[in-house]
Amino acid sequence: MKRKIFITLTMVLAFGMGLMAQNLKTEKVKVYGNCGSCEKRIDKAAKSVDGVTKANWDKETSMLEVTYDPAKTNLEKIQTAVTKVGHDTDAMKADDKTYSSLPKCCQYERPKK
Ligand SMILES: [Cu+2]
Repeated sequence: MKRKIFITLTMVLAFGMGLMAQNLKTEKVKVYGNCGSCEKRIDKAAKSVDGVTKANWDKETSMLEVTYDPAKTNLEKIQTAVTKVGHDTDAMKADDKTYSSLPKCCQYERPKK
């Protein structure tokens, strides 16, 4: 009897988690940067946002692919986190001071706007 309840609970839990996984959103956003250290910095910043489950910036395309729970966060918050560590996006700009404090190799060409 106890075993049956346990199995039922496990199934309900697995089903619930499946539903949650379906609600995750994956989107791509342009983030300016140069090199491997930028990649680490950008990924780390994006992953630090509550609700983000996956973040991967590609230095070839400058595109950040993020998977997140839209109930917890949104692209705006993610972009804010990324600009806070010095990387511009098309929608938001990093603080000039933060940008200047990046290592030389990371000082990408900033988008004009
Ligand atoms: Cu870099």
